[in-house]
Amino acid sequence: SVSAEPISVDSESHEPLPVFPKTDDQLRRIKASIKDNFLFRDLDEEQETGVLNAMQETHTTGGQVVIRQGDLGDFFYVVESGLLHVFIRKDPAPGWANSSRTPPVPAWQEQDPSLHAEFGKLVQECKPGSSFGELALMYGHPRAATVVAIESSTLWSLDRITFRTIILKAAHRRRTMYEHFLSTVPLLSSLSATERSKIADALVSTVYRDGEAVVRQGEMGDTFFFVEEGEATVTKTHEGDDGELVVGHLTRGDYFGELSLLKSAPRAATVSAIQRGAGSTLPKLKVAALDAQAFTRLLGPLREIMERNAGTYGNYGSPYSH
Ligand code: 1OR
Repeated sequence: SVSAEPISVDSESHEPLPVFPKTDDQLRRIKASIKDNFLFRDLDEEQETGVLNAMQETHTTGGQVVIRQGDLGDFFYVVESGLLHVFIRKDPAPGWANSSRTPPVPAWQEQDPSLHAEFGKLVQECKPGSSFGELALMYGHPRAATVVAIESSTLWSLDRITFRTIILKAAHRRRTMYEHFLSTVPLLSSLSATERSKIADALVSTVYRDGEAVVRQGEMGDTFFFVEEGEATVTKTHEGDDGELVVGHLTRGDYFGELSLLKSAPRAATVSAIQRGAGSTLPKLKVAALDAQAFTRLLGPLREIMERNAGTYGNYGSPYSH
């Protein structure tokens, strides 16, 4: 569901958003359920309070249809407990109904042929901590799939207006902020705005304390980074030497961590947040990270450029020489 399709954010309502009072226990359970959810990642405190207020606890029994493909979208759901299955039915091709051949059913769908027959192909499972039902609310399309609780489940539902007013707006602001940053990164200058948008959606930022290491020489790594704010030093220890040699300096718009991913090799150097002098106005080091999967999918086309750039790291004393 992570896509760079344009999201239209409207100021559709000036009415107050719904407030359903909650116990401390309910608030704790919602917070635990949204903790690792990408859609809630960039809410500030006020936005989070608005979302928590508007959520409603919902219980389903096993077999209950929560969303039906083709319907209009009204709610978005977060799963606290239980298990749901997502099915998609393609409209049968013309003449299909008259054909005597039945399409083969994959072994893993044989367990519940009745759900398969009614709702189509099983495409996804929704476990605790996941969410579903966002697409219709984001894009104004009919529901793209049918979602069935296959066990009794506890869900938190969020109405369309609150979803659009708070979550979509925050997602939009986050995307715009990263798009702006990425448009200044030299490595990405050959990409289209849409390609940069996809990268924007996949980034996760972290701020580091002075001196703190982001990656350490010798460790295996599966993350790629852009420097968003502040500065970093690249250091390397050579066999036989004691002490570290400073071999590089990274500033806003630079990237690092690509070599481990390109070569499946351990980190060739340590990259850490610079020690800022007293009275320095430089912000703390902030990096935006891409995981290995996103790196391969989104930056794969830039592999040659990165390999070429790595050649200019230099030889002796280079962060990446062996
Ligand atoms: P919705 O509002 O359209 C159905 O209501 C929800 O099912 C949908 O939002 C998503 O949250 C969820 N394709 C479409 N919808 C999916 C998919 C999906 N998986 C979960 N949903 N997949 C594409 C299959 C070709 C599966 C992706 C792994």
